[in-house]
Amino acid sequence: MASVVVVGSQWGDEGKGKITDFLGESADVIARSQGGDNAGHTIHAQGKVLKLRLIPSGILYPDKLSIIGNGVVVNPESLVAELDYLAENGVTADNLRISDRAHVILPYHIELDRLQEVSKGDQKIGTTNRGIGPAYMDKAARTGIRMVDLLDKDIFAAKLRENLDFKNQLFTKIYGGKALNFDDIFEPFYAYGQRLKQFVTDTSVLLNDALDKGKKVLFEGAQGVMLDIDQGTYPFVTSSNPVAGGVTVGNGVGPTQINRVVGVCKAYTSRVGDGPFPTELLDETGDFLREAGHEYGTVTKRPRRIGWFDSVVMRHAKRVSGLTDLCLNSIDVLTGLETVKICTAYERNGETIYHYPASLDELAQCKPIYEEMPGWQEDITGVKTLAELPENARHYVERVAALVGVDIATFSVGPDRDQTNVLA
Ligand code: 2SA
Ligand code: MG
Repeated sequence: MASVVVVGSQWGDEGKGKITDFLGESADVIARSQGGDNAGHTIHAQGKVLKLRLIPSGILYPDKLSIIGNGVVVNPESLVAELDYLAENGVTADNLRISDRAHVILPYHIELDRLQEVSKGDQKIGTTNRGIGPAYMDKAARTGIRMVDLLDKDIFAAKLRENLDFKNQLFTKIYGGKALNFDDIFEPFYAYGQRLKQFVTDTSVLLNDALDKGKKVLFEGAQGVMLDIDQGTYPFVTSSNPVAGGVTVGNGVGPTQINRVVGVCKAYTSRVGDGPFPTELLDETGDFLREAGHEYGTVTKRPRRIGWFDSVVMRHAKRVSGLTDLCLNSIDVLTGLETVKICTAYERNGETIYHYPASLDELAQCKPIYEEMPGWQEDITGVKTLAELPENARHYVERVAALVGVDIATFSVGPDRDQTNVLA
């Protein structure tokens, strides 16, 4: 198997880091394709717990290349801080490569992210406030600054001046706020660029060379399918393409290079930020699962919204990303519940809905149709095979796989590496 894509199949936080880390053992190259430091992966490995935002989890292996692809938006300040953090934990990042085509997040993007959210009031997206959306806005508007531009003093200065002039008009005239100062941005960010220079290269060439030589590439997804700007719950989405196809545009590889697409999901659902969530639990079952699953954001520490497993969402993820394998995480979190529920479809005005609607109004009228199953009380955190699961837990897992229509490749019963079990 030459290349594998790991895709979050819900709204992010499905435990992709764990699966990437796990699958990464047999990969030669690990690449990120989209998003930025709005991602936050917790990795339990080699007796350490490390939290990464921007750098692919392959960085823990000195013999593997870790690539930040052209589709990622890079905040150089965060990236330098992350390199320092890794160094403090004994991890050298010599194997990091950053695409020269990746766009750069600058302080005015973060300020615009904040102002846009404030001005939306209760219609806010609930962003991570990292400037992600505004950086992709500039990319699409063809005014963005790329890594290659950041490294050249004159080009960076000219592009920064032009961008800042325009952004400052927005800040002062439209939002009634303060203008940002050129020097305050130019000096530190040029310096960050110089520090990152050793890692910046044409990563598409690197990746394709590796593939041509028969190397194994793992594309590490960030966020999830339901946060995809095209396929998610627009406008309550992130500004990139977490779907599997995002790896081709985000890394400069052809779709013919992708062999498998691994969809990661939890045995229930969580969402941070605003927007529709049909199976949301606003009761004590939701509170129970939030505590049992430690469902607080890695980046923003926000308590996550919790809901039952939604197979409408998962079938959507399967279709738009072409999932070939399913990694089912956090089954242990459901332990202790009297009954567990799976959403099989929605009901709207007497009609059964099998496909996730595009219209948020329609979605608001959709009520989940649940299948209820008896829960289990046994501690399953040491279970190694599906056969060892208590009968009720096994039925649950089998039902989930059948409703999604994808075979389970791994299941997890806890956060540690040895609690992720591979099915033969
Ligand atoms: P933004 O900041 O513009 O991307 O926010 C837009 C929406 O996207 C949501 N969002 C996320 N939701 C869950 N997890 C995210 N990151 C994970 C983490 C990492 C992961 O924090 O652990 O699983 O890959 C993430 N990033 C963005 C955000 O809440 C808004 O709803
Ligand atoms: Mg996460």
